[in-house]
Amino acid sequence: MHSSSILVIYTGGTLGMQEGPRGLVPGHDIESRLRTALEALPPARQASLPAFEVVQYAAPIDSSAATPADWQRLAQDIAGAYSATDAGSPRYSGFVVLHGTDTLAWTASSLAYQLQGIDRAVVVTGAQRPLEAEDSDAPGNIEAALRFAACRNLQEVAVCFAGKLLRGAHTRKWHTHAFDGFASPNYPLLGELVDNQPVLYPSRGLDAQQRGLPRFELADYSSFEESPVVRIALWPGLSARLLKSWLLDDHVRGALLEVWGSGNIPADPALTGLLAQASGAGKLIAAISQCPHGPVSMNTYAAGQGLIDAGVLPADAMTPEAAITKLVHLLAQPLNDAERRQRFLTSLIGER
Ligand code: ASN
Repeated sequence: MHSSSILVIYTGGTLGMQEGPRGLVPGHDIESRLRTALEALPPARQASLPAFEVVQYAAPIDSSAATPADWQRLAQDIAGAYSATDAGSPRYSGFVVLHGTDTLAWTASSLAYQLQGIDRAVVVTGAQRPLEAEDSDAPGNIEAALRFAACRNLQEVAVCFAGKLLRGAHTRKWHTHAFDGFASPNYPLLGELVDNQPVLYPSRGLDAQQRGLPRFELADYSSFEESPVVRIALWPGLSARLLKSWLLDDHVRGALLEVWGSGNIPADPALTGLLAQASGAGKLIAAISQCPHGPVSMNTYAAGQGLIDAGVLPADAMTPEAAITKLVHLLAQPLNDAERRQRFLTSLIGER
């Protein structure tokens, strides 16, 4: 029954970790460990799991070590499996990615840009405790992720954690160790487990025009020797001299500024002049708020007008993860400056 099979990809993370001499390290043989853990579920819950196959990366990682090259590889693997067929029908009806929690939100955001228009579910999950730990959250998270991945109406990249389903590009790691460890501060939940049944909330999935036909953009992130984008959170006393060393670095092609409140920076002509210089030189600079909730609106205060004049792009209520992965994604593609700016301001996968 391949046509209803879910492909599970284990990339690393605490979920599959085992004790090593210096602490937890990614473990092996995930498939049998995972099936053993799921066999401990009550029979009715086991019976509602979809059929699945498991692939484990040869060198699973702690997700704190993930880079854009890892995002690219995963998207390519999912795209490859997406087109696999068995007797003319798609071999996989959905995908579950098992990932470390530390940078899970970054990977989920990046996958959403690379797998635009996907008409099947890609559900990313992980755990705060390893599979075999007492009271681990891993079996429950995998169970929920598999069940959401089998929902035909879920057609986007989502994160499933602690019984909640969140849009991938709106997800943030919200707690260092609590089981309910992820939040979507600026977009409602896509779904939830209710009485142990996966429920998708109506009209929260991607609009038809953002879904449409699959139009994957598998850009080459490996062309960047190091990150082409820097992340700069303002702090009181930040000077143009300090900002300059990052912003005008020759390798830096984009920046995310995390500014004050509804979109302000200090009214310092040296700062705004520097931003104008960098954006005039073709660097893609965007701004979000340091407040976790709410969008930037840079024309509310005179102190924010300087950002607009300097060519800084408002990133609305995007998460830092979604904004930076989008900058990386746009910079990796053969677009001109105007096209990149226009695409940044357009919601591609419900990220803004
Ligand atoms: N350090 C781990 C990781 O991100 C944390 C986790 O998965 N809970 O791989």
